[in-house]
Amino acid sequence: MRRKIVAGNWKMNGSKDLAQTLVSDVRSQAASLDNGVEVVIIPPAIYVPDVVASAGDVLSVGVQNVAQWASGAYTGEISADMALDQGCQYALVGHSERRQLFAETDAAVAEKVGRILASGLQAMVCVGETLEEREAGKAETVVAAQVKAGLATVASEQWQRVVVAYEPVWAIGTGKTATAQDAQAMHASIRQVLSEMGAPANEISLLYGGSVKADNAAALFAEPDIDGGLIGGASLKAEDFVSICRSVP
Ligand code: G2H
Repeated sequence: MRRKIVAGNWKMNGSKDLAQTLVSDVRSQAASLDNGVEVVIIPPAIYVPDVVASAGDVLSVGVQNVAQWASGAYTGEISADMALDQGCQYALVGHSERRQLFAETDAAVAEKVGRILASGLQAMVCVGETLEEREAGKAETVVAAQVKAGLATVASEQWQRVVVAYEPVWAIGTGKTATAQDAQAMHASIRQVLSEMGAPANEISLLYGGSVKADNAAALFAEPDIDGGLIGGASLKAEDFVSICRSVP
């Protein structure tokens, strides 16, 4: 049985106040969810201690990025060990905004995944194609290459701490969502790639991300290979976010 996960990626949004009020609100509502979904909050790193304090043992917490190095003279960076030290369970890696705006390569993603798994954290690894790649009929090839490269160093006993998030770049923050059928087709393709890599593919949670909202989440989550979602904009309002969490069957 795969874990069902809904994660809220706040990106560079929020405040100390939001970290306390929104998370407390989500926590109290999430406590009564009866669908077994694991709810994860991924705030800007500076608010992790506030979110951890408000999350209690109801919600999990993650960071949006870690360095590919263990420690040292890397001004502005944080390590996977530091995220673990502050009470995180997850680290996001390879988000398209990191790939596009900060030149994060597949090789860097693989190094970061290595650090995350070595620290004991769980890695939530984002993949996804651009509109040009989709229109050129290359979506599955591009995503397969990202999965293979980004997860190349995962050891057999570490797969249980890997989550893959499929986020088509053209659907991120644009209001455009992949149809449930298109998302399902890509998730099935990713699961096939994982299987070819020797991973226990049927045990790995695959999340969909990209303009998931309260009114489209249920259709996406009803698909057999979609095990939850990575939510951006809609994770900044407790009511919307909890409604999405409730949409997990
Ligand atoms: C995709 C997603 C969260 P949004 O980036 O990672 O954001 O739901 O705002 O498209």
